[in-house]
Amino acid sequence: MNVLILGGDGYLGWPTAMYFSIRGHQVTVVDNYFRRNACTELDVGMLYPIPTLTQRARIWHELTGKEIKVVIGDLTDPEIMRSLFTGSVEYAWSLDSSFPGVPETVIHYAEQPSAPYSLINYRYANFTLRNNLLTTNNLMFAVRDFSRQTHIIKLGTMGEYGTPNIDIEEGWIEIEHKGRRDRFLFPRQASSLYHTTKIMDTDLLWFGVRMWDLRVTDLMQGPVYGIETEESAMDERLRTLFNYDEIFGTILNRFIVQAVVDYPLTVYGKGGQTRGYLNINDTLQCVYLSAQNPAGPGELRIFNQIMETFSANELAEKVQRVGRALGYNVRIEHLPNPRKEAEEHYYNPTYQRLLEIGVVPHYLTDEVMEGMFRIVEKYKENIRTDVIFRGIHW
Ligand code: USQ
Repeated sequence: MNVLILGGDGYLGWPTAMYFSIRGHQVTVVDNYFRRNACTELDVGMLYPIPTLTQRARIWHELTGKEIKVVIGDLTDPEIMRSLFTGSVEYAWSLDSSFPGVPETVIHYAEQPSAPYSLINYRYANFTLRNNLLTTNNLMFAVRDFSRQTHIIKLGTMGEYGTPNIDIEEGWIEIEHKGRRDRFLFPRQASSLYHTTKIMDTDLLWFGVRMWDLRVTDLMQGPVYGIETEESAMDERLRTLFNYDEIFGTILNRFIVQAVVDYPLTVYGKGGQTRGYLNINDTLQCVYLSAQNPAGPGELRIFNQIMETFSANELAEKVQRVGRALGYNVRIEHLPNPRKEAEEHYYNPTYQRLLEIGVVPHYLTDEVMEGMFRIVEKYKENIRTDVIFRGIHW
């Protein structure tokens, strides 16, 4: 398979690139270093330094003999997006600069992924809207104009559904109204501007599916945790980037770092906020199996990409228990919630369809958490407590 990964330098993009590459697929990654640059601009440290994307591709080639082609560019520029389909693309690194042809699969991670970032102020809100919507629109038109058979796998988010007082279906809902029935996208109600852009992305691609018979899979993913994947375990220079700050760090990754430096776990508000979670290794499986079992022409296929649900309190208690067993004095603190969200609510999402195509879940066991503690401990000296909580208010 010829696979194009947009956002190939990110937390999920780089591990995905290695996962496809080692399984024999032709991989091209594209990134504009948004995440690294934003971390520098906002002065939020990562747990450890990571090589540039071109250095990573070189290291990968030295270790495995495989080629991951690298393009450095901003995909809000339609010409850069289109060059990935026409062959006029310029590679920042590749073994030979031959064009592998139009991609059969595009995995779209090239978005500003942080809810707090999108609400720092109006400029960050604008950036998030512009980046996420233009990139998605440029992708949709490139596929429409050059390669309608290409399967688009777009990362959506469970946060698009919000926390409704009814069960959450996988993407669609049948509604009976005044004696007639029809099938609609499940109601969406985001609780950040970032999540709102993901709803808008879905709407854009749903339009493309209806108009031009595009093939789209939308993966409604919950917050991801974890560091190591099978491929990064080969060499620590291949590890994915890891954020633990308030802006780019997700809850469980943050809690483990906090536990290691004796910083009270930052539960926001009452801590009853319940979400669906998954291990980074399951993101890779889900994306891979989706690519191998593509959506048909004119199909918007939606999978809820979570493996189990926890409240913030439950996660804090788990980290406290495992941390204490490892000798850490883990404390939990309830901070006034900087976000506007329900802190006690009904939450019952359906998540069956990825299991049906063969995903085998990695659950959040004590061993998994201990593995994360062991890696974080190695970089304890790098951890900056000043970036853990600044209080970006909604
Ligand atoms: N939370 C805390 N304490 C913290 C951090 C978070 O209590 O220190 C709470 C939040 O208030 C929220 C929940 O934990 O209720 C999850 O927060 P998060 O920061 O881990 O995740 P979120 O902002 O929802 O966003 C993350 C990713 C995003 C992805 C989303 C999936 O950054 O890219 O789309 O998870 S979902 O949450 O299902 O929408």
